[in-house]
Amino acid sequence: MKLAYSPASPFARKIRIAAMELGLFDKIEFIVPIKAIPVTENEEYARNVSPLRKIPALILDSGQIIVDSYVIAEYLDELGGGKLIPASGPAKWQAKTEHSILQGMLDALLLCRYEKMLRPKEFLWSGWADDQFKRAWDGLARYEAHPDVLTRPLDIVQIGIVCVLGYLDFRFPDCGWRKAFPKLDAFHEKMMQRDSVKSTVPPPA
Ligand SMILES: N[C@@H](CCC(=O)N[C@@H](CS)C(=O)NCC(=O)O)C(=O)O
Repeated sequence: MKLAYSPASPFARKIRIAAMELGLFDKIEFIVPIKAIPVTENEEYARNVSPLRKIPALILDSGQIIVDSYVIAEYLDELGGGKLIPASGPAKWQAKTEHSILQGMLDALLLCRYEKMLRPKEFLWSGWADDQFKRAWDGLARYEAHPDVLTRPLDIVQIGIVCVLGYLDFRFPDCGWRKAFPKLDAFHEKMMQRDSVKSTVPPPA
């Protein structure tokens, strides 16, 4: 199978970490098929992979295509023995909900970045961008206040948190999250000891 990704994408990083942790990394060919930036045509990708023109996408050997990082994570988790997502019951729905929040935090950070860095300056709506950033920031406060999530065995929620923190370092290096959220800082340090996390840090911008 092939993963359409980019080294800078936090959504794709989640899949790369999950694949390594599940022992599936060697079964995946990693390809960089598009420049994943809005207002880029990427017509062939739109036709053949996803009309949304987003990465990551997983292309199975059968030709079947799986999109959205959470769906891909679920697919790989099933293939890898179900280590990252609880199989059933309240724990499953809690993990899915937490993951949706983290997904929304990443979406908000990307919107903020696109607004601040890609939109022509004369059209910049900084109140809107700041509001998007605040959603992600408030999400971090939620995890700082619930450190039980940070100390349990590795799961998709912890991987999602690492990807948010890594994206802040990558695109918002001066935001001060370490000082504001010391428990998340300690969690991030611990997670960085894993090869899967260390080897997928986004390259310098
Ligand atoms: N919900 C999607 C979001 C993926 C996403 O937004 N990917 C970004 C790159 S990090 C992208 O492809 N952006 C291109 C665009 O919006 O045109 C997922 O979880 O896979």
